[in-house]
Amino acid sequence: MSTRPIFTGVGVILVKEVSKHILVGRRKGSHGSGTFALPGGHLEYGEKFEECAAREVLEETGITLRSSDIKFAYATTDVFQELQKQYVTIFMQAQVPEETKATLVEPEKCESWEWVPWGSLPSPLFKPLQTLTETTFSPDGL
Ligand code: 8DG
Ligand code: MG
Ligand code: MG
Repeated sequence: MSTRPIFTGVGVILVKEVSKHILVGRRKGSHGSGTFALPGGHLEYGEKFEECAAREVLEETGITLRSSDIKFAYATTDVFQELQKQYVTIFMQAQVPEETKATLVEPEKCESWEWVPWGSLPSPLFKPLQTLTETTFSPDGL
């Protein structure tokens, strides 16, 4: 068995309460460049999943979430061959008001944010999100 470390990513499914549209952005400047991903990033030392989800969403979109409104959704695991790294992705979900606006806080890492229906996500998808769509999972309330 390999003793290589396995990394933890958190992806956040933000669902608008009426339209049920989900926030995705096209990655740029790093692995998965050109693919559509959820807001998210690495779990930091000592962080709870809810805290990581709230931090990454605020850092990347300017949207403030309460930790208590963020729920565990699903988990996947993926090997990024180009990085020679395996990730466990923890998907978290939060409902947001219909009028919520996402700001492009990190334009060097993301082309734009778009709200899209879960059933018609754009392609290509970032690998963990692609894996998620190949499971039986669908976001709560959809
Ligand atoms: P950080 O390194 O500052 O924590 O994060 P970042 O700058 O926001 O990096 P990122 O590339 O968005 O995310 C870091 C890693 O998290 C990425 O290499 C792979 C992993 N990751 C998953 N699943 C997901 C996901 O659904 N969305 C995002 N954005 N990252 C994810 O494993
Ligand atoms: Mg980030
Ligand atoms: Mg990120």
